[in-house]
Amino acid sequence: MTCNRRTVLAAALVAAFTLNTSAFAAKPLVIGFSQVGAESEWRTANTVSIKDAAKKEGITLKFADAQQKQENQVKAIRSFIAQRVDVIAFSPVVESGWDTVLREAKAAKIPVILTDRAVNVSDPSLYVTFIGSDFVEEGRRAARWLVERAKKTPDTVLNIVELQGTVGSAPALDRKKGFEEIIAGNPKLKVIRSQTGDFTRAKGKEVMEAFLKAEGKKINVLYAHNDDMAIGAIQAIEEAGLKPGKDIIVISIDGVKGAFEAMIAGKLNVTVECSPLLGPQLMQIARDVVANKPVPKRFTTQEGVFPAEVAAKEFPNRKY
Ligand code: GYE
Repeated sequence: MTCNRRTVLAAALVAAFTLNTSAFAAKPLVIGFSQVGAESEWRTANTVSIKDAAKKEGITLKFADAQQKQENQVKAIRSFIAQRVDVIAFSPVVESGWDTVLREAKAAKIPVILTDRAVNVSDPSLYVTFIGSDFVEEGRRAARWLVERAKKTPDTVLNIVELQGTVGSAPALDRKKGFEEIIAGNPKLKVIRSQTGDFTRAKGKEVMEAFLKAEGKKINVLYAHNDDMAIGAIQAIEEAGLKPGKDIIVISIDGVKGAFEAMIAGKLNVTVECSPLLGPQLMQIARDVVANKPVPKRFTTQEGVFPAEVAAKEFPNRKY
């Protein structure tokens, strides 16, 4: 009798425990995500990728758009900490100035995953991992394409104007650095002007207008840190009575559909790919982190280079 009662009690305990853990397991993972903004076609595709992947995975996503302002991202992260989300993920608008808020997340024991852009912090334990592209390599790829193209006109010096991304952002700093690294010491390639266009079409157009006003026909090449600025600049070039893609060689980064359309129209010469489709990978890594599985400190996205010659053929395969 006693034995029987004990067995029943034990069974009841096991049942209760199992119920409890399964109820626990069924509780959806909650990720707080702070997005940079909606400045470009790339960013829109990135947001869609993250939202879709969360939905598909049954993950609760608390999404905050920072409208390109670091202070808004800091506020969003603090609010995620207050809400005690399971994971904080964010794409930092700029590289520096994150130590304080990331220390707060660490103190609250909430793991932080960086997507797309890196941070510059003194203590790397302030984030678990970083998922995104190698922006220095993208800058190198853009320059390598130009070095090859310059071989077609061996006797001419090519004057380059550069449209930089958001000041202080990882992609702007790195794409400039990678490009400069490859053209350094090349007497035929000269950057004559370089200014930020904040990764937007409107700014890209405005700054290109200023470049054209100042330098006119001296400009042979435009290197834009993203497709949107290149597309804005293409308009400025056309309005100045010049032919983008011919009178001025246009090089950009991202590989969004708009860039492929511009290449097919003969107005853009090449785009270096940078994939925004980070959602599925982020969800998987977030699950691993919460399950205490060890994850690498860096996941680097694999990508290619698409010159205008292959644009029409590649266009149907593009996912963003
Ligand atoms: O290239 C640009 C966007 O951080 C890689 O941000 C991203 C960049 C992308 O605004 O279009």
